[in-house]
Amino acid sequence: MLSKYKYLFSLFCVTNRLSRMLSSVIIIGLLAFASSKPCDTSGSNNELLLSLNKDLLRSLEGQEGVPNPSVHLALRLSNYHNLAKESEHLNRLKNILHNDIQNSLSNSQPVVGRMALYTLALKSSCYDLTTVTFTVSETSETLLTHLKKQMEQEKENIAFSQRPLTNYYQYSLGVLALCTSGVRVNNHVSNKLIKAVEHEHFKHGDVDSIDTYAMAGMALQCVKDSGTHVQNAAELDTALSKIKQKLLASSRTDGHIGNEFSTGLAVQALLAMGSPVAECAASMEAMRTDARSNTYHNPMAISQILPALQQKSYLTVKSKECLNEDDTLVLEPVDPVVVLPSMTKVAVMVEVVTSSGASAVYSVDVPKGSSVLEALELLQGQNVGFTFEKESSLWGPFLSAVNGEQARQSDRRYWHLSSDGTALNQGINDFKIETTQRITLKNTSY
Ligand code: B12
Repeated sequence: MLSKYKYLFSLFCVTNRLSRMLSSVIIIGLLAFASSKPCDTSGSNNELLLSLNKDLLRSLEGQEGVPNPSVHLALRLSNYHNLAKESEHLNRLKNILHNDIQNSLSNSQPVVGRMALYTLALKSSCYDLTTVTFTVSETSETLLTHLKKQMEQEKENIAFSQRPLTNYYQYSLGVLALCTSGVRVNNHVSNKLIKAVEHEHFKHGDVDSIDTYAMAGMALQCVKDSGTHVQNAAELDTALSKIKQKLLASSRTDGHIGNEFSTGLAVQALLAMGSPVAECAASMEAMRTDARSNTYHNPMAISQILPALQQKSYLTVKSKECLNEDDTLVLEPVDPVVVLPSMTKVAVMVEVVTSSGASAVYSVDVPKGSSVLEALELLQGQNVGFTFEKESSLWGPFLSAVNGEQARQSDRRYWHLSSDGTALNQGINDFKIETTQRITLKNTSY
């Protein structure tokens, strides 16, 4: 009898130990799973976020020209801050960017995208928007009133010619900025965006513009959350599902949605539209891999991916309170790196295809690793009849004229860039020439 009890007791102990062992195995397993989860923000991922955040902050240093509101927005949406530098940048936006927008308004140039980004940047710093005004025809009105008016003009243009004055990316930014600032977006304005989604009007050149679908997704989600779009609630829902479908269908096997530079906005949009973080894990991992290999050296690119990597979207500015913020982000001094031009030369052919279809080919040898811009400058310096002009933009220099021929945005034309027949996914300043190739500059309509 006694031995039976002993046997039962030891059996109990063994099972107990086994179950404890099993539960520790499960706990360890879960911990290991959690720490290897791609959305984990601890350890090396955290270091990566900090380093991207510092790159953005560093991009403000010695910055000449118009300050970038998109960079400000990303800095403000981050978990880490350098409040002194951010407030200095806010002042530059309020002076320099403000004047730049004022000039465009005075010259009746469409300015909705910059105005919307300015609004989002101010809002992300919890700045009182009612105190910001612009003066046109001697009448001073608030930023938000001007933005509303700009959106009305854009809407009229869509009604008249099926496209906004600027583009649907900026139109979406406008809706988003008004909506996150608590302004009721006119139903006719949001309806135009809903219709554009339905008819798949979002193109970048001749391919789908994933960036635009993403921005429209955030804008329409904000409109939905505001509860003001009651007339066409079902159409709004259909547009949101279509955008989600479009984004998910554009996921590549390597995790990117669209390309390296649209993935950040796509993830932001998916998160804003309620996708669980796990659904975006592969895309986040793809962006981290890109970031480690220095794909995102353009501050504009970092400004669009950093919020996504911190599981935030532009929609978060709506509820931003700016209370008890971290202030630990410091920039260590960096030794200036002098990059000497490579001794190795690569041969580049530059083909120019004008709007009439005429083509001319030039050749130039450039140091390996030169940018297309450097190659074009060298070629221009050879006085062989090749000339070009560029305009500055938030993404850097935009090629605007070649051999005296403008590809004006007002005429819906641009100089399309490709290398050996493949469209470049970066501009003239960022694309680096590593091997012998043929760069084609083609005057194209969009
Ligand atoms: C609309 C758009 C265009 C339109 C702009 C004209 C118009 N009115 O619609 C067109 C079709 C002309 C265009 C062209 C190109 N684009 Co584009 N474009 C965009 C898009 C969707 C929105 C830009 C915008 O309005 N921003 C809002 C306003 C407020 O900012 P902004 O700086 O004032 O906007 C102007 C500039 O951004 C400029 N612009 C547009 N594209 C590019 C690209 C580069 C490299 C530069 C320097 C400037 C520039 O045009 C905007 C309107 O005036 C962005 C998407 C994004 N994530 O930003 C891609 C985007 C900026 N474009 C991109 C690319 C690659 C190009 C091209 C190089 C494509 C090519 N192979 O030729 C060319 C530029 C060539 C050149 N001549 O220098 C990439 C840039 C990635 C990078 N790392 O540099 C983006 C991010 C799209 C993507 N995910 O790949 N684009």
